[in-house]
Amino acid sequence: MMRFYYGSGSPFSWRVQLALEEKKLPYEPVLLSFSKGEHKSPEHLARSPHGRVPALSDGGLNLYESSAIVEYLDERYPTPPLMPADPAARALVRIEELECLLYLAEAFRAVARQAFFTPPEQRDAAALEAARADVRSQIERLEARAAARRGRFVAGGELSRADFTWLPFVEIAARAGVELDRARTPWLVDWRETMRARPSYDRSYPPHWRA
Ligand SMILES: N[C@@H](CCC(=O)N[C@@H](CS)C(=O)NCC(=O)O)C(=O)O
Repeated sequence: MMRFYYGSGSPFSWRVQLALEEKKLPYEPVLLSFSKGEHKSPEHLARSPHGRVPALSDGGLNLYESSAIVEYLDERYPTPPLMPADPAARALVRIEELECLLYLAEAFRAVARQAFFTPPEQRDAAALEAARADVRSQIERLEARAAARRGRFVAGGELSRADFTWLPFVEIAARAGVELDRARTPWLVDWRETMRARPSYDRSYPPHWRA
Protein backbone atom coordinates (compact mmCIF):
# COMPACT_ATOMS: atom_id res chain seq x y z
CA MET A 1 0.00 0.00 0.00
CA MET A 2 1.16 3.55 -0.66
CA ARG A 3 2.44 5.56 2.31
CA PHE A 4 1.73 9.27 2.41
CA TYR A 5 3.94 11.32 4.73
CA TYR A 6 2.43 14.63 5.65
CA GLY A 7 2.23 17.49 8.11
CA SER A 8 -1.12 18.61 9.52
CA GLY A 9 -2.14 21.93 7.95
CA SER A 10 0.62 21.81 5.31
CA PRO A 11 -1.04 23.07 2.12
CA PHE A 12 1.51 21.24 -0.03
CA SER A 13 0.63 18.01 1.77
CA TRP A 14 -3.08 18.68 1.58
CA ARG A 15 -3.11 19.06 -2.21
CA VAL A 16 -1.54 15.60 -2.53
CA GLN A 17 -3.98 14.06 -0.07
CA LEU A 18 -6.90 15.57 -1.98
CA ALA A 19 -5.59 13.85 -5.12
CA LEU A 20 -5.27 10.52 -3.28
CA GLU A 21 -8.80 10.87 -1.94
CA GLU A 22 -10.36 11.98 -5.22
CA LYS A 23 -8.87 8.94 -6.89
CA LYS A 24 -10.04 6.73 -4.01
CA LEU A 25 -6.61 5.17 -3.76
CA PRO A 26 -5.72 3.00 -0.78
CA TYR A 27 -2.91 4.61 1.21
CA GLU A 28 -1.56 4.78 4.71
CA PRO A 29 -1.32 8.35 6.03
CA VAL A 30 1.78 8.93 8.15
CA LEU A 31 1.51 12.15 10.14
CA LEU A 32 4.90 13.70 10.94
CA SER A 33 5.16 16.10 13.86
CA PHE A 34 6.87 19.39 13.01
CA SER A 35 7.26 20.21 16.71
CA LYS A 36 9.10 16.94 17.33
CA GLY A 37 11.22 17.49 14.20
CA GLU A 38 10.07 14.22 12.64
CA HIS A 39 10.35 15.77 9.16
CA LYS A 40 14.11 16.15 9.77
CA SER A 41 14.69 12.57 10.96
CA PRO A 42 17.21 10.45 9.03
CA GLU A 43 14.35 8.18 7.88
CA HIS A 44 12.41 11.09 6.41
CA LEU A 45 15.50 12.78 4.94
CA ALA A 46 16.18 9.54 3.08
CA ARG A 47 12.87 9.93 1.24
CA SER A 48 12.65 13.74 1.19
CA PRO A 49 16.15 15.23 1.13
CA HIS A 50 15.09 18.79 2.07
CA GLY A 51 13.30 17.46 5.12
CA ARG A 52 9.93 18.67 3.92
CA VAL A 53 6.47 17.25 3.50
CA PRO A 54 4.76 15.79 1.61
CA ALA A 55 6.48 12.60 0.50
CA LEU A 56 4.98 9.45 -0.95
CA SER A 57 6.25 5.87 -1.08
CA ASP A 58 4.68 3.57 -3.64
CA GLY A 59 6.30 0.15 -3.60
CA GLY A 60 10.02 0.82 -3.88
CA LEU A 61 9.48 4.32 -5.24
CA ASN A 62 10.04 7.33 -2.95
CA LEU A 63 8.76 10.68 -4.18
CA TYR A 64 8.87 14.21 -2.81
CA GLU A 65 7.76 17.61 -4.14
CA SER A 66 3.99 17.89 -4.20
CA SER A 67 3.75 18.77 -7.91
CA ALA A 68 5.78 15.72 -8.92
CA ILE A 69 3.66 13.53 -6.63
CA VAL A 70 0.34 14.82 -7.94
CA GLU A 71 1.51 14.36 -11.52
CA TYR A 72 2.75 10.85 -10.75
CA LEU A 73 -0.58 9.91 -9.17
CA ASP A 74 -2.49 11.23 -12.16
CA GLU A 75 -0.31 9.37 -14.65
CA ARG A 76 -0.02 6.14 -12.67
CA TYR A 77 -3.69 6.05 -11.56
CA PRO A 78 -5.48 7.96 -14.34
CA THR A 79 -9.09 7.50 -13.17
CA PRO A 80 -10.63 9.93 -12.49
CA PRO A 81 -8.29 12.30 -14.32
CA LEU A 82 -7.16 15.49 -12.58
CA MET A 83 -6.25 17.15 -15.87
CA PRO A 84 -8.47 17.97 -18.86
CA ALA A 85 -7.64 16.33 -22.20
CA ASP A 86 -7.42 19.49 -24.29
CA PRO A 87 -3.89 20.99 -24.47
CA ALA A 88 -5.09 24.57 -24.06
CA ALA A 89 -7.14 23.63 -21.00
CA ARG A 90 -4.16 21.72 -19.58
CA ALA A 91 -1.95 24.78 -19.98
CA LEU A 92 -4.50 26.84 -18.07
CA VAL A 93 -4.49 24.33 -15.20
CA ARG A 94 -0.70 24.54 -15.06
CA ILE A 95 -0.78 28.34 -15.07
CA GLU A 96 -3.23 28.33 -12.16
CA GLU A 97 -1.07 25.86 -10.23
CA LEU A 98 1.99 28.05 -10.80
CA GLU A 99 0.05 31.19 -9.84
CA CYS A 100 -0.66 29.50 -6.53
CA LEU A 101 2.65 27.76 -5.90
CA LEU A 102 4.93 30.60 -7.00
CA TYR A 103 3.11 33.83 -6.25
CA LEU A 104 0.43 33.16 -3.64
CA ALA A 105 2.63 30.75 -1.67
CA GLU A 106 5.46 33.27 -1.66
CA ALA A 107 3.18 36.04 -0.41
CA PHE A 108 1.71 33.71 2.20
CA ARG A 109 5.13 32.87 3.61
CA ALA A 110 5.35 36.37 5.14
CA VAL A 111 1.87 35.99 6.68
CA ALA A 112 2.74 32.59 8.13
CA ARG A 113 6.00 33.89 9.59
CA GLN A 114 4.08 36.48 11.62
CA ALA A 115 0.76 34.76 12.27
CA PHE A 116 1.94 31.21 12.97
CA PHE A 117 5.61 31.32 13.88
CA THR A 118 5.94 34.55 15.92
CA PRO A 119 4.53 34.75 19.46
CA PRO A 120 1.66 37.29 19.59
CA GLU A 121 3.58 39.77 21.77
CA GLN A 122 6.50 39.82 19.31
CA ARG A 123 4.47 40.24 16.12
CA ASP A 124 5.05 43.20 13.86
CA ALA A 125 1.45 44.33 13.31
CA ALA A 126 2.29 46.52 10.32
CA ALA A 127 4.30 43.77 8.62
CA LEU A 128 1.49 41.29 9.23
CA GLU A 129 -1.15 43.62 7.77
CA ALA A 130 1.05 44.37 4.72
CA ALA A 131 1.60 40.65 4.15
CA ARG A 132 -2.13 39.95 4.50
CA ALA A 133 -2.90 42.69 1.97
CA ASP A 134 -0.49 41.07 -0.45
CA VAL A 135 -2.19 37.68 -0.06
CA ARG A 136 -5.63 39.28 -0.34
CA SER A 137 -4.64 40.89 -3.60
CA GLN A 138 -3.43 37.55 -5.01
CA ILE A 139 -6.73 35.96 -3.99
CA GLU A 140 -8.71 38.75 -5.60
CA ARG A 141 -6.74 38.27 -8.79
CA LEU A 142 -7.69 34.59 -8.71
CA GLU A 143 -11.32 35.66 -8.25
CA ALA A 144 -11.12 37.86 -11.34
CA ARG A 145 -9.52 35.16 -13.50
CA ALA A 146 -11.83 32.38 -12.39
CA ALA A 147 -15.03 34.40 -12.56
CA ALA A 148 -14.14 35.54 -16.09
CA ARG A 149 -13.93 31.88 -17.19
CA ARG A 150 -17.56 31.40 -16.15
CA GLY A 151 -17.04 27.80 -15.05
CA ARG A 152 -17.58 26.22 -11.64
CA PHE A 153 -13.91 25.43 -11.18
CA VAL A 154 -10.70 27.41 -11.05
CA ALA A 155 -9.54 26.63 -14.56
CA GLY A 156 -13.04 26.60 -16.11
CA GLY A 157 -15.71 23.95 -16.46
CA GLU A 158 -13.70 20.93 -15.31
CA LEU A 159 -12.54 20.01 -11.84
CA SER A 160 -8.75 19.75 -11.97
CA ARG A 161 -5.47 19.76 -10.12
CA ALA A 162 -5.75 23.54 -10.01
CA ASP A 163 -8.70 23.32 -7.60
CA PHE A 164 -6.84 20.97 -5.28
CA THR A 165 -3.80 23.23 -5.33
CA TRP A 166 -5.66 26.45 -4.53
CA LEU A 167 -8.11 25.08 -1.95
CA PRO A 168 -5.58 24.35 0.85
CA PHE A 169 -3.98 27.77 0.42
CA VAL A 170 -7.33 29.56 0.48
CA GLU A 171 -8.18 27.65 3.68
CA ILE A 172 -4.89 28.32 5.43
CA ALA A 173 -4.98 31.99 4.39
CA ALA A 174 -8.40 32.26 6.08
CA ARG A 175 -6.95 30.81 9.29
CA ALA A 176 -4.19 33.41 9.10
CA GLY A 177 -6.64 36.30 8.83
CA VAL A 178 -7.32 36.53 5.09
CA GLU A 179 -10.90 35.25 5.01
CA LEU A 180 -12.92 35.20 1.80
CA ASP A 181 -15.48 37.95 1.60
CA ARG A 182 -18.71 37.56 -0.39
CA ALA A 183 -18.65 41.24 -1.30
CA ARG A 184 -15.23 41.03 -2.94
CA THR A 185 -14.81 37.37 -3.85
CA PRO A 186 -18.30 35.92 -4.52
CA TRP A 187 -17.10 33.40 -7.10
CA LEU A 188 -14.52 31.99 -4.66
CA VAL A 189 -17.01 31.80 -1.78
CA ASP A 190 -19.29 29.60 -3.92
CA TRP A 191 -16.38 27.56 -5.24
CA ARG A 192 -15.11 26.90 -1.72
CA GLU A 193 -18.57 25.66 -0.70
CA THR A 194 -18.56 23.29 -3.69
CA MET A 195 -15.10 22.01 -2.79
CA ARG A 196 -15.89 21.65 0.91
CA ALA A 197 -18.89 19.49 0.04
CA ARG A 198 -16.72 16.88 -1.69
CA PRO A 199 -16.01 13.81 0.46
CA SER A 200 -12.28 14.27 -0.23
CA TYR A 201 -12.35 17.49 1.80
CA ASP A 202 -13.54 16.01 5.05
CA ARG A 203 -11.39 12.91 4.63
CA SER A 204 -8.24 15.01 4.26
CA TYR A 205 -9.04 17.88 6.63
CA PRO A 206 -5.96 18.72 8.77
CA PRO A 207 -6.30 16.75 12.03
CA HIS A 208 -5.10 19.52 14.34
CA TRP A 209 -7.62 21.99 12.88
CA ARG A 210 -10.53 19.88 14.10
CA ALA A 211 -9.86 20.64 17.75
N1 LIG B 1 8.03 22.62 -2.92
C1 LIG B 1 7.62 21.73 -1.86
C2 LIG B 1 7.28 22.56 -0.64
C3 LIG B 1 6.98 21.69 0.58
C4 LIG B 1 7.04 22.51 1.86
O1 LIG B 1 7.55 23.63 1.91
N2 LIG B 1 6.49 21.90 2.92
C5 LIG B 1 6.56 22.55 4.21
C6 LIG B 1 5.24 22.35 4.95
S1 LIG B 1 3.91 23.24 4.16
C7 LIG B 1 7.63 21.89 5.06
O2 LIG B 1 7.82 20.69 5.01
N3 LIG B 1 8.33 22.71 5.84
C8 LIG B 1 9.30 22.23 6.76
C9 LIG B 1 10.67 22.78 6.51
O3 LIG B 1 10.88 23.47 5.49
O4 LIG B 1 11.53 22.51 7.32
C10 LIG B 1 6.45 20.86 -2.32
O5 LIG B 1 5.72 21.31 -3.20
O6 LIG B 1 6.30 19.73 -1.83
